[in-house]
Amino acid sequence: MNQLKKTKLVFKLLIVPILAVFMLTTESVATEVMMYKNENCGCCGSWAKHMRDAGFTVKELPRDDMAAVKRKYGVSDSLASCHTAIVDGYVIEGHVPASDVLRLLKSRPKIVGLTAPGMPMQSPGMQAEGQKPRNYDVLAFDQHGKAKVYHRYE
Ligand SMILES: [Cu+2]
Repeated sequence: MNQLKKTKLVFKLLIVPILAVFMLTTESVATEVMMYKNENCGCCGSWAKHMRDAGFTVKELPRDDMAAVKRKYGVSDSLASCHTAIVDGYVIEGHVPASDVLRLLKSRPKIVGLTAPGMPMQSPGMQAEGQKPRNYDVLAFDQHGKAKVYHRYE
């Protein structure tokens, strides 16, 4: 077998499957997040970075009417946090860990979205980078505003 044929064979056997797998994984991870936030919100940007690190694409949309945004997406006062994000049809309110968003997108339950009400100090975007989320609850909420625990961080 000459060198050119060998190279072509190696390409077919090795590179093509690797490329195919790579393209599939990037496609499934490159989910776009539209994040509404107040322009001056620092922890919102930190949460966006946390999501990007997990493979999401995050578009930051500064708004000065966040109360109206939350009303539009069914986030009541008791469920509210700083930023309101839309991911693949779901509402993600506040400092919800990326792992919970990924789990949500995989199982696709019939809910409006997830929220971490308030500003939990030990959540991604609030705490130092690389720390584990602790000491708060991520809630799942429906179109009536009814919420239940989705993930408890001890
Ligand atoms: Cu925040």
